[in-house]
Amino acid sequence: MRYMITAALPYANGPLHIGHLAGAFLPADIYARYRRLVGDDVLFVCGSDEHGVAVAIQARKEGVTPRQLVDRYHPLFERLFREFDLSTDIYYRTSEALHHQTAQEFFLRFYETGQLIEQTTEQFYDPEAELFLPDRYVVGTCPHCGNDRAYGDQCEKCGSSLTPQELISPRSALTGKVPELRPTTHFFLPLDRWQERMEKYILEEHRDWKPNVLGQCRSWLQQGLAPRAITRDMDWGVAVPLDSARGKVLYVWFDAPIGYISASKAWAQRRAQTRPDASPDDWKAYWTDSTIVHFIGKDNIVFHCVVFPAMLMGHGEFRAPDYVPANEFLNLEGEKISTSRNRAVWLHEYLQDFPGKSDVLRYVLTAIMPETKDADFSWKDFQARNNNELVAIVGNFVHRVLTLIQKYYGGRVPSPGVLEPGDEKILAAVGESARGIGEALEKFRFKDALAAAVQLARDGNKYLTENEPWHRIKTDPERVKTVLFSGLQAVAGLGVVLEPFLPQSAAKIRRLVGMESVAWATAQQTPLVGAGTQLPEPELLFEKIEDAAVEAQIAKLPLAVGVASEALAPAAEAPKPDVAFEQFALTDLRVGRILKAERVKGADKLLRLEVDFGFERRTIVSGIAAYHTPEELTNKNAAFVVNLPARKLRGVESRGMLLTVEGADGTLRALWAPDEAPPGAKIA
Ligand code: B3M
Ligand code: ZN
Repeated sequence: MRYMITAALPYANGPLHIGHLAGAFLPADIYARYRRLVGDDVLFVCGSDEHGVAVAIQARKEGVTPRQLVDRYHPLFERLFREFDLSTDIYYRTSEALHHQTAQEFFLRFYETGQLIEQTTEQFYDPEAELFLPDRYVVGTCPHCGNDRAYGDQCEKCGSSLTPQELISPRSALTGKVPELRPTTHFFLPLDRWQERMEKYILEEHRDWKPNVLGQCRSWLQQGLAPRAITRDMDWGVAVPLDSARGKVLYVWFDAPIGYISASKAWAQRRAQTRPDASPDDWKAYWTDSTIVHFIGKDNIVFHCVVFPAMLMGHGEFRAPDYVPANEFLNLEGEKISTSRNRAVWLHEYLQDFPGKSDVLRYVLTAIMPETKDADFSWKDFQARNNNELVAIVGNFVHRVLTLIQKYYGGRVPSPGVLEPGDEKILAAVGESARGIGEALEKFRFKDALAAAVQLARDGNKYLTENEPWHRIKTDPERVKTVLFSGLQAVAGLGVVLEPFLPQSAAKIRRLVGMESVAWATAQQTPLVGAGTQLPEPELLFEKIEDAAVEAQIAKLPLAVGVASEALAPAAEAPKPDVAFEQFALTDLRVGRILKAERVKGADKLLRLEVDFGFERRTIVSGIAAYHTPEELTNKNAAFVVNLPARKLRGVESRGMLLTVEGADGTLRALWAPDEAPPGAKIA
């Protein structure tokens, strides 16, 4: 069978983290490796998604050009793919000329066959940044709940979806300026015309998709598909190939999935240069006569299940995706991963801190993969899985068998005697493990597949414990030969069945048992390693991870805040309208010395402060408990408003207000006042 396998193309606007790995790269790699091992013909591609407004805006923030930004990240991504053994046949990038050409051909095919519509609409334009603002970059007041930090696509407070035009007093998130509505003309993919076709494609032909994927598709189809703009007013991206559309580029979600095809073309071209039997057209079979599988995260579902299939069908020369096994999200220590708050486990940092341990992260992320619901990565769990599973189960089994063979037979594999039922069972366990993995992977159940691989090591440990070769060597040495021969077959089996998940460790096992073949069928044959084979000196596969190592990682994470705003942090908000100076002067601001701080029972957001203002002591309740511990506040000077009417919060009367400073992500910190200021000192 032929397989076209893709992993979502990461945006080249920031470093990669564990969410990328667990969400798309790792399942794609495991699946591709498994398919190759069973003998399928696989083309596995990924690459950097280098276009789009997310790249342009990040570049703007850093004061570099988009080109400079992607040139920085692309080689890093490419290196990480190698270091984590992600076995793509090519790691591509969408800024390549071949991709631009491929995407433009797609557009023209649609344009020329009357499958696009042109529409003029009014869009917000930021005159200072000189660009049309994407919906997310218009902020303003929500018409439904009054939240003055709603985004042009959604209000995070009340959850309503919005259009930028609905916002009250809209501002540009880039410059804080009031944006202007300007007319602009764009090409739209009239997805409404595709409604029936997509209902058939998804709801009838692909009822076997994962429930989380089908669920999202159903809701899109129920809302009714609407035309989608596929062009943008920008200068970074694939130029719209029409003279009438100067200054416009293809929307990044139009060009990015085509990147899978461009990558396939580039793979074929490169291969044809070095192999006489290869042709630059070899990519075509993978996109016409194959099983196409896209590995993605849940936020990409609509583009891969509705928009891209429509593009492939509308083009006419491609097959639509067969499977889109999207994963849900991975959280970190109970909170959302947040790029803007640097709250993530970055892949390059992981490798610096845990050199040579790419397999360990692969293992843990597969064991907790967010297949059907969001999952949580925690460092304690990482440590526990390494120590209790990789070291204590897999490594221990392999090491015991290999060291005993070394010790008793100088590393030469002994010949077995007559097999007992227990021996037959452990020999059969290899094939069973391989079958279990295959069955699970067919259904994209990665956690189950990994468990079936580890089961072989568990079975092996049980077998050793039952047979106690270390005791029997004195009483029944012939029997020990059979036991260690059989145990070694299970070790060799691990060298095959672990290959999709832990490629480095599996290769090491194969080297330690002197086995060359890694074909999946090997796991079904016995013996995998013949009697008389001379084995090298045993080596450890895994090592314990100490408390200090994971504690250092936990300490690196910024403080959790409960509300994770994964917003592309907008620039500072525009100021409020002017007030008369006299009006401002009515507010009495003072330095207060916080004598005591304690939590308010039943209110996890509130702290009750005893504050000395010189003229009197007051109780002030502040909603700052998520951001400061009582200890951090005690015996500190901070800024307060002292002439606000008293109010009761959770039954505690509060007279005044602690001033706070808000971070880009909505976190609050007390506004400290100098330590030497006397309590009650005026602030003006
Ligand atoms: N770059 C979005 C993302 O990184 C996007 C995926 C493209 S796949 C064609 O989540
Ligand atoms: Zn709202």
